Amino acid sequence: MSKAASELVLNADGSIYHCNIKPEHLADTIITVGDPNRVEKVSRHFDTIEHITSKREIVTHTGMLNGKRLTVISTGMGTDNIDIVFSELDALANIDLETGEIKKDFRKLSFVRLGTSGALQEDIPVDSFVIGSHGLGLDGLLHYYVGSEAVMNKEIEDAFIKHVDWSPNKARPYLVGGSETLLNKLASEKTIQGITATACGFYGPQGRFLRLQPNPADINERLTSFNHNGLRISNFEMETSAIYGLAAMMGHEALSVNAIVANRILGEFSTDSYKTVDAMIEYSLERLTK
Ligand code: R1P
Ligand code: URA
Repeated sequence: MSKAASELVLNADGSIYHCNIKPEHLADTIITVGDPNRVEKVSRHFDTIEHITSKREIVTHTGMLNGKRLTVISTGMGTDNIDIVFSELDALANIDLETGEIKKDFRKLSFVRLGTSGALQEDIPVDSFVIGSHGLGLDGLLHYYVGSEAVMNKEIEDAFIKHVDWSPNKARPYLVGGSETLLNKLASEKTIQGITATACGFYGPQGRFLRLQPNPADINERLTSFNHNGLRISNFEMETSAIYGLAAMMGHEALSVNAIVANRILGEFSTDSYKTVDAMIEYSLERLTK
């Protein structure tokens, strides 16, 4: 079925509305970062760059590294932006933009998020790298898609809801696993694994108390003490659950690697977070393209 112009929105040059790129500008392996300034920090390692564009907070560079074609794209902050970027990149790969028809041959994409995050365990130090074996969505995005239950893990969700006494006034938490294939590529003795919790904000939703008190005030303690058969919540950030959920529903693969810039239990923040992010970028590019 073809799509209305208001549904599959294109720019005058035929590129997709927010990401502002055409299908030929997208590699099969895509690195997503939150910060638009981080895009160049990734692509500076490329051997060649073939395409650069930007619109709003979405900056895109496509090029080659060690014989592998890569696109690096910034999503900005939050799962609402992930909804836009992932829907548009999947459309570039799997919808004929001229006719609006879904293509017969599925094109699978691999997504690696290189982000920053706060640790929720005392033993996960600032400046370490955490890979999310799962994304725990406290943001609610996936509930807006029919059939999303199929990619969720109800047993762990129910255990989490009970453990933290999750308020029925908030969207039901959802848990989705990351790609095993990418995990095998990216995990090493240099990385720590755990559940990456995705919040719908940086302050109250992550238990930060400036002038407004978070509800519940002890949200972080509740998350930290959750343990399901040895699986614990390692870190807090704002994109991974939606990345894992949408990628799984669309048939793509995704994994999040996060540089730990804060330890929320110890109250510490990295003294050189940019250096840590650069080290994470170098580590991940090496593992991804070797
Ligand atoms: C908050 O400071 C932002 O940093 C983290 C969070 O997920 C949120 O987007 O990730 P990025 O550094 O990739 O943006
Ligand atoms: N990003 C987050 O979302 N939370 C943190 O604590 C650090 C980075």
